[in-house]
Amino acid sequence: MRENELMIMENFLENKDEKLDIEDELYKKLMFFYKSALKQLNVQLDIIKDEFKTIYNYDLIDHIETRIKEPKSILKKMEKKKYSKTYVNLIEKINDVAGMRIICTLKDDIFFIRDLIKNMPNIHIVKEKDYVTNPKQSGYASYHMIVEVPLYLTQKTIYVKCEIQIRTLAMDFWASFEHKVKYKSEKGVSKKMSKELVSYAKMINRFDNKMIELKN
Ligand code: 0O2
Repeated sequence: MRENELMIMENFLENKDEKLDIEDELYKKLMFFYKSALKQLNVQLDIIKDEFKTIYNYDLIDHIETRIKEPKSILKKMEKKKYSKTYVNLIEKINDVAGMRIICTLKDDIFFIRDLIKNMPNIHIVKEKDYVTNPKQSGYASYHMIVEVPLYLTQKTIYVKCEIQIRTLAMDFWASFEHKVKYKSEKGVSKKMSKELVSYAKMINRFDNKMIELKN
């Protein structure tokens, strides 16, 4: 977290190690920063989407989704990662409170969009994970970026972390299905089903590669 981000948070947090309380007014105030940063990022990317469609006659971005992580999911993730539930841990360690998903048609577009984001003068790149070139063991493929977005408040500008996931329509179809049936399933799935899901992810990868060949 940046110095100025910490300072503004400190206005709200007398004690930085204060216990996280999702029912508290403080929590709502903190979420205001994430929601606003996400709004700001969404406007920037939506303009890029329209620019490509209008000026270059190309659908670079199919659609954009945004979400603020549910309080319950935040608490669950903190438990899973064994972080004590304090505001400072939430701000510093949970990178996807504000999340954006950018869905495109072609695999090549993922890297093009990644570069466009990297070149945005006001966006700071904190971390990147390329699960497109190196899919997860589950078969999951997507390009992840943790970025810091400036939020222009009346008193000062603060930088707020957002997670951006970039993936193709086909990858998104697989990930949404797998998210429901396996990733977030309480019961878990059989080895056979896990194997099948990996094989479908590979199929989708082949399909994405074929689409690039067709385009070329
Ligand atoms: P949810 O409910 O989807 O938000 P970090 O601490 O930032 O380094 P993090 O967040 O622990 O890393 O892990 P990672 O690998 O960057 O994954 C973050 C998100 O990617 C997950 O968020 C999922 O949305 C998605 N994801 C990762 N692996 C899989 C997978 O195998 N299948 C599917 N369908 N999605 C996956 P959350 O918070 O875990 O869950």
